[in-house]
Amino acid sequence: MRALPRLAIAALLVAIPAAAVTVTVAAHAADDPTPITVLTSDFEDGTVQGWAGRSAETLAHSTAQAHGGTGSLLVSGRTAAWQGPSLDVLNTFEKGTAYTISVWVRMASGSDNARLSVERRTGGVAAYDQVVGNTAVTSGSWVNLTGRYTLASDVEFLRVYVETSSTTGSFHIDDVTASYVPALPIQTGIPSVKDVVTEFPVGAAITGAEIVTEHGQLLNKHFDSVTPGNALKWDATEPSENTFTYAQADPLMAYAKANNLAVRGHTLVWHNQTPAWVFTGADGQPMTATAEDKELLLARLENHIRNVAAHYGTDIGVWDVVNEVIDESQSDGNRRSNWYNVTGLDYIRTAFRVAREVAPHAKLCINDYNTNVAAKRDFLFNLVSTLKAEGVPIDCVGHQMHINVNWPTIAETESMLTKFIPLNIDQQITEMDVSIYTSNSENFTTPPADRLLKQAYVYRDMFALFRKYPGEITSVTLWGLADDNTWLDTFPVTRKDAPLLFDTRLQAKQAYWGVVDPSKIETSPSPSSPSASVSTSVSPSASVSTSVSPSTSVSPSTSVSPSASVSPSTGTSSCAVTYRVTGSWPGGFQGEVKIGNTGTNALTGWNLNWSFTGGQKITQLWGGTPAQTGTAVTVTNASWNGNVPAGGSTTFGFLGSWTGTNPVPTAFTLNGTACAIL
Ligand code: 9MR
Repeated sequence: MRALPRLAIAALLVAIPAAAVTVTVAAHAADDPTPITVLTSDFEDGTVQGWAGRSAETLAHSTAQAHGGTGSLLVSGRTAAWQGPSLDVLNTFEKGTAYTISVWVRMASGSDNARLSVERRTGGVAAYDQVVGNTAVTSGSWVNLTGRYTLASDVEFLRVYVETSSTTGSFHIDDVTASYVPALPIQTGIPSVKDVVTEFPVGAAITGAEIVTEHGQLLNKHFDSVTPGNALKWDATEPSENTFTYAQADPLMAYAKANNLAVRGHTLVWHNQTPAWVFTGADGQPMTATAEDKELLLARLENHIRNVAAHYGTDIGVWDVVNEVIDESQSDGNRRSNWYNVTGLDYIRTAFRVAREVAPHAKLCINDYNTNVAAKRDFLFNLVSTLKAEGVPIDCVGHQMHINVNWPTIAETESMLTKFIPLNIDQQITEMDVSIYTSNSENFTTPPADRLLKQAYVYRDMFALFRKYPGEITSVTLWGLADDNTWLDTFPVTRKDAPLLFDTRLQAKQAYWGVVDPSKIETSPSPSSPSASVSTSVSPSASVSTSVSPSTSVSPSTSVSPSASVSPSTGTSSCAVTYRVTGSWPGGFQGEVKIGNTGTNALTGWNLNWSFTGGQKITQLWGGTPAQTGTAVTVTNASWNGNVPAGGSTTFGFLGSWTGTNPVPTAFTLNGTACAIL
């Protein structure tokens, strides 16, 4: 079974609007704590509860309809579809926090499509982020719009609003909420992917909000390189002819530069996310294969590349010059895109020629998906051979690698790599993710443990394979940072997927260990997901040839023990504990505990005890296993952080509940010995 059946991939031909900072499905990990609600509008008190129109429309409390209780908010007197109720959330939403926003909508009469958005302004310039796209609403029933939103920049104006797509009919809204799940700190005590995989840079595709707070920390810790996921595409950079804007990409580029991350530029030419004006002729009609249209289209292409590639100069070391030009269902293998239909293969020739001229320093790639499929691979190979023989400056082939836990095999993937070796060009893995789904009809609310385990084996085996070809493969990029933001949540159908190395709360998955240290893939349920069950019949999806030995060159850190059952050593003499409350809200808090080994012997396992005298209770803990009886708390090391060398330290974090007061513990013992408190 394929990860992306051809038909489903074909859906990519339909332009999907870029929503750089939002996804529209709930993305909670199995062990998420209860979300914290920061905003509720139930319209049960007879007022409009602070909501206002976006213009001169009328907002009023209404009892004509109610989703819950007896009241709702009615907006009437609209003279444009964009008019609708809006609420100021400037002092409610914090930058970098992912909020889930929910609103119920019902037309007063008739029908339309409603959508939920956020307007933000910085320095007086407005931007509009769609949280939930057009959703059919009628006067016959309430419809829920729920989506996630993360503010990525500093703003002086921030309002949530509801509008419709075409009519100016009156509508009701009710039971609006916004909530978030407190972010977990990233795990700082685990090896960095980039320090373990040293044969080539390892990167992640990112969108706007992934450079702030914990996401930014995760990116910096594990990756050498980034690919802006949407920000450099044509619709983002040249939305109308010869008007170039880098508002989406500039913050990502500045972040990459400041943090020493290499950048893969994606992408200069694609059939998707390209505005309609590009393919509209001087006569206002869709272009066809005439000499005039061809000349105009190639001139537009040249102008686009000259501007975009020049804007970033040497800051972009690799460009996906053309993307997805092969279609193996065509007898000649060439995708019948507007580009091809108007120019034949000349758009590819022009794109590479101009890119080389403007960015002579950059590696220039031809990038595609399903390049492991023999027919597609061979068409791509033939095209690159032909163009290179003509002198077209192609330096590299990009294999996207959107795969799944069952497909493809390692052997197929290896054939993909070896096929291109005779061309003597670089190969890059450009968009790797491993879906947990093997068909479009599957839908898991929580990723099953056996799928996550299979996924870990796939990551293990694929990375082992890539590392066998360090001379050919010059970078590996994952299409996303963590499972809280992946395009697979809405493709090929809307459902929660979990295709990356870190979970929705940025914690390392089995997949991470598959890459970093396969000996630590846990084949039994981990302490943090007690409900998970792993079938003993699960076997690695593919086996790596015996000449691949990931462990010989992998040395994550000498302080990490491969053993999953470390028993505490006796006689620990010296320790120092730092206990910090890193966040607190009514009834809940988040804490972090650092254990320093100030003795002269390495710890080979540990348990730390303290007393929660205020009656606080640990509700979730990462980086260890908690046990609490009344006020007495014991935390035992996780499988991967039991070994702490002399002079070293390890850190774990937790969420807790409290009532009344939340006093800081005043004494800690490590393996039975009292510790200093820092
Ligand atoms: O990750 C991108 C997603 O946000 C867009 O909605 C989507 C559709 O245009 O494009 C995604 O990125 C694609 C990449 O540019 C090319 N290969 C396939 C990727 C996944 O669709």
